[in-house]
Amino acid sequence: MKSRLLPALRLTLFLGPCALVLFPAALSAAEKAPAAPAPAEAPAAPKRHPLRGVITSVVADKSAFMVKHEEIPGVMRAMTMMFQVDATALKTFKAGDAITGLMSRQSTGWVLEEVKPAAPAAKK
Ligand SMILES: [Cu+2]
Repeated sequence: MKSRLLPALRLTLFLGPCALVLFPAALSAAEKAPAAPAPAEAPAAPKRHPLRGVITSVVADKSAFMVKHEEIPGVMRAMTMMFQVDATALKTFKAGDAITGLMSRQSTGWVLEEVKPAAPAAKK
């Protein structure tokens, strides 16, 4: 009996201290691991507001329309102002066209997206 237990005891004595040494090392390594950098906060997308108006002029060199727009409740009174538009809108519409779109304030200025012909006023 005694001779059979002895090797096991020796093994335990040998491995035991190793485990005690290694385990705290593993723990502290985990603690020291640099925290994953916080994901950069995506800038909030500018809020887009439905707009309805009439193009008063096309300002091709600024890729923009001057638009006489209706009041945008809580955002803007009715006025005529410039909106940057994409190339497709620029070549699709002309002065005098009634349009709808989604306006937003971007870093480059006011932008009008999803420009569409305004639905004709409902007939009574
Ligand atoms: Cu305005």
